[in-house]
Amino acid sequence: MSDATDTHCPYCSLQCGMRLKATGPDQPRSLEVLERSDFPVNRGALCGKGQSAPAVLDSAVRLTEPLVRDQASGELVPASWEEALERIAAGIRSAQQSHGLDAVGVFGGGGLTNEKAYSLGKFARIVLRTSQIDYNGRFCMSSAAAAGNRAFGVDRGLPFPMADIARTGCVILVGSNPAETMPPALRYFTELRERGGKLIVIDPRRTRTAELADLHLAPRPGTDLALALGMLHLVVAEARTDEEFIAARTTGWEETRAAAMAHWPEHVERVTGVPVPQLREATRLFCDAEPGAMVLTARGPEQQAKGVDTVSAWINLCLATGRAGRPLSGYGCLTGQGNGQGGREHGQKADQLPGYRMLNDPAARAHVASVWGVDPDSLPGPGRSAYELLDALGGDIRALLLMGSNPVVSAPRATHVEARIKSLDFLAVADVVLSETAALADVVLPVTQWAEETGTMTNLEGRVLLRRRAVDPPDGVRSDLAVLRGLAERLAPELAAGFPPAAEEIFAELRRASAGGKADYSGISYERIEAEDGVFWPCPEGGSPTPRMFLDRFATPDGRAVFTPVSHRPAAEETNPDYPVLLTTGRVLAQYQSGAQTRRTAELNEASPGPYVQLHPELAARVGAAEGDPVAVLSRRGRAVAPARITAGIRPDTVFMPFHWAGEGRANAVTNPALDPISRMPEFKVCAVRVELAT
Ligand SMILES: Nc1nc2c(c(=O)[nH]1)N[C@H]1C(S)=C(S)[C@@H](COP(=O)(O)OP(=O)(O)OC[C@H]3O[C@@H](n4cnc5c(=O)[nH]c(N)nc54)[C@H](O)[C@@H]3O)O[C@H]1N2
Ligand SMILES: Nc1nc2c(c(=O)[nH]1)N[C@H]1C(S)=C(S)[C@@H](COP(=O)(O)OP(=O)(O)OC[C@H]3O[C@@H](n4cnc5c(=O)[nH]c(N)nc54)[C@H](O)[C@@H]3O)O[C@H]1N2
Ligand code: SF4
Ligand SMILES: [Mo]
Repeated sequence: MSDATDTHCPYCSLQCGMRLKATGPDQPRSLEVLERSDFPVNRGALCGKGQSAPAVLDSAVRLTEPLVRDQASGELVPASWEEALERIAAGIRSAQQSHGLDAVGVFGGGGLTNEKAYSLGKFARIVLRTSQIDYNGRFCMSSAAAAGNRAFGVDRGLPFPMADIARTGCVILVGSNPAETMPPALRYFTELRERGGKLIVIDPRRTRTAELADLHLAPRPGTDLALALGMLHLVVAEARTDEEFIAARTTGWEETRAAAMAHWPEHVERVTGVPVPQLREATRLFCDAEPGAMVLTARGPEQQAKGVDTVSAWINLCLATGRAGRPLSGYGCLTGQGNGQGGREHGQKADQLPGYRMLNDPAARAHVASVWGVDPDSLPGPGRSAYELLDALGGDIRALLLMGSNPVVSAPRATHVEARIKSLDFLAVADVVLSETAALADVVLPVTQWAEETGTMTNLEGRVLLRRRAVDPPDGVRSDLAVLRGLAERLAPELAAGFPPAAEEIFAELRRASAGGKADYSGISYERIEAEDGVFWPCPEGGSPTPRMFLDRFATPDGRAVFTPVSHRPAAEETNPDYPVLLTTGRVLAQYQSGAQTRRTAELNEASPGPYVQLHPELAARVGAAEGDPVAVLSRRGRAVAPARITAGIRPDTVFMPFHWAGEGRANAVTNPALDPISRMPEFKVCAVRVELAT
C-alpha cells in the first residue's frame, strides 16, 4: 500500500496527472510532487507551476481563519465561522429585502470542481433565487463555445484526445502559446513534426511556440477573422473544397462561400499584414496534409469583440475542406482553466443549467427542477454576462458572493470594476489567499483547495478526472461545499439537505441532473474515472464514453454541421493619432492568471517577478525607451506602467503586456471591455494605446 496519492495539478486545463507524497511523518502537511508517468495526457511531465503547487498549501501564505470587516476600524479582523456565515446571511437578506431577489449576485470560477460549480449554480437558483450569476469562464472560452455550438450542436473544447494531435498531418495553432501556457502538451506538437506533419502558428508575436513552427504568420491583432476568410477564399479559388463532404455532412455552404469570395487575398494582406505568399503557403499545407488536419484556437482569436465569428470562420475552413467529423481532423479549442470545460457545463453560467441545458428551455427547467425538488416556475431566468454583472455592482446588484476569481486584476477595465466592487453594500469572498478582490470584502472565508479535498475536473479534452484529497486542511479552513451548506442552513433551512458537504454525494446528483443533456455525465462514477484514466463525456448511464465526437454525425438536430457566413469587421477600438499602437495581453510561463496563487510561490516569482511591456526596437526608438526603462501604456480607460522589454519578435505596431499583476503594472487598467454580441466575451486581445516613456 503506497502512502502517495494520485491526483491532478491545481492549475490549467491540461490537468496533468501527478503523485503527492508527504515529505515525512513529522511534516504531514508538507508534500512532495512525484511523477505519475501512467497518466496519458502528460505522462509524468509537469511545468514549474505544477511542480511548485504545494507551496500554496503552506499556511504561511494563505487564509486560515474567517475575516470580517470591523465597523469601527474598517479593517478585516479574525472572526468565528459562525459569525462570518451569519454576517453573509444578513448581508444577503438585507439586499433582498430592500432591492429584491436579483439584488444579490454570484460570481464563480472555471477553476472550481464540477461539484462546486454545480452546487454554486443550484445555490444561486434555488436558495438565493437570483438570475444574477455568471463566472470567469465568460472571459476565457465563451466565444469558442458559442461558435462550436452553432456549428456542431455541442461545445466540447477538443472533440478528440490530445494524443491525436501528434498523428495528424497539419495543425494550425491560432493565438495559442502552449510553450508557456501548457508546456507538457508541447510534445504532441513536436511529435507531429517529427512524424513529418506541419505546424502553423498564427500570433502577432514570435512566441516560443512560433519558434517551433514550420510557418509563422504574424497578423495585426484583431484580424484573424480576415485571415481565415482569406484562406477560405483561396480554398475555393483553387478548387480545394471537399464537395462530397460538404454535400453529405453540412448545411449553409452557398452563403458562406459567397462571403469568403468577397475577401480577396490582397485585401486580406492589407487588413492583416500577412503577405499573400504566406497565406497561400498556409492554405496549401493545410489542404495537402495527410491523414488529416486540425485548427486549434486559444485566447488570441477568441478574446475579441468578434470572437464568435472569428472562430466560426476557422470552423468554416475545416468544414469546406472536409477537415472535421473525421478521424485525426477537426476544429478544437484549447480551454484554459483547470475546469474550464466542466465549469461551463453544470450551471454557473448565466444562461445554463446542469448537463449543458439552457435555462430558457422549459423541458430543461422541468428536468432540473425535479432533481432539485423545486417548482420549475420558481427558477429564475437567464442573467447577465460576467462583465455586465461586474459593471452592475452597486447599481441594481447590491450584494455579491464570489468564489474562485480575482476580478480586480483579471477583469477588463479593471479600475472601473474595482470601483464598482467598492460601491457594493456587501461583498463576501471565499478564497484560499487574500487576493486583491478578497481584500475589499466585508467577509472573507478561508477555503480548502486542490490537494485538501476530493472532486472532479473536466480537462480540455472533455475527460472527466478525479482530484483526490492527499492531505488534511489546516485547522480553521472549510470547503466551498461546506460554505454553501452553511449559508443554505441560514437562508433556506428546508433546502439545506440539498447541499451535502461530501463531493461524491453531489456528483451522484449531478449525474442525474445531467442525464439526457448535451453534457451527459450520468454514466460516469468516481470508480470508473479511477479505473479508466478519466472518462470522456458524453457518457450516458449504461453507455460508453466518447473520446472522439462527430465521426458519424454532428450533434445538430439533422446531424449536419452548420456553416455560418461571416465577414470581417474592425476591432471595437481602432488606432488613431492619439492612440497609434495596439495593445495585446496574455500570459507568461511562471505566473497563473491573476497571480493570486503563483505570486505567492517563491520560485515562480523569482522566475517571473513582475509585469513588462514587450515592444519592437522601432517602436522603442520612437518612444525613446531602452531595455528596462519604465514605459507607460495609456488607453481611453487607464494607464499601466512597466519596464520595457525590447525584442524584434513582435510587430512594430503592437505592444504586449502579461496581465498577472496588480498595482501600476496592471494591464487590465488599460484593456477594452467591448463585448462580443453573442458570447459577451470582452476584447482582451486588442485595444488602441499610446506608449510613452514614464519618468
Ligand atoms: N503559464 C500560464 N499558463 C496558463 C495560464 C496562465 O495564466 N499562465 N492560464 C490558463 C488559461 S485560463 C488559459 S485561458 C490559457 C490561455 O492560453 P493561451 O491562449 O495560449 O494564452 P495567451 O497568452 O492568453 O494568448 C495566446 C497568444 O495569443 C496571442 N495573441 C494576442 N492577440 C492576438 C490576436 O489578435 N490574434 C492571434 N492570432 N493571436 C493573438 C498572444 O501573443 C499570445 O501569444 O492558458 C492556461 N495556462
Ligand atoms: N488582459 C487580460 N485579462 C484576462 C485574460 C487575458 O488574456 N488578458 N484572460 C482571462 C481569462 S482566460 C481568465 S480564465 C481570467 C482568469 O482570472 P481570474 O478569474 O481572476 O482567475 P484566477 O486568478 O485563477 O482566480 C482564481 C481565484 O480563486 C482562488 N481559488 C483557487 N482555487 C479555489 C477554490 O477551489 N475555491 C475558491 N473559493 N477559490 C479558489 C485563487 O486563489 C484566486 O484568487 O482572466 C481573464 N483576464
Ligand atoms: S501544464 Fe497546466 S496542468 Fe500541467 S503542470 Fe503546468 S499548470 Fe499544471
Ligand atoms: Mo482562461
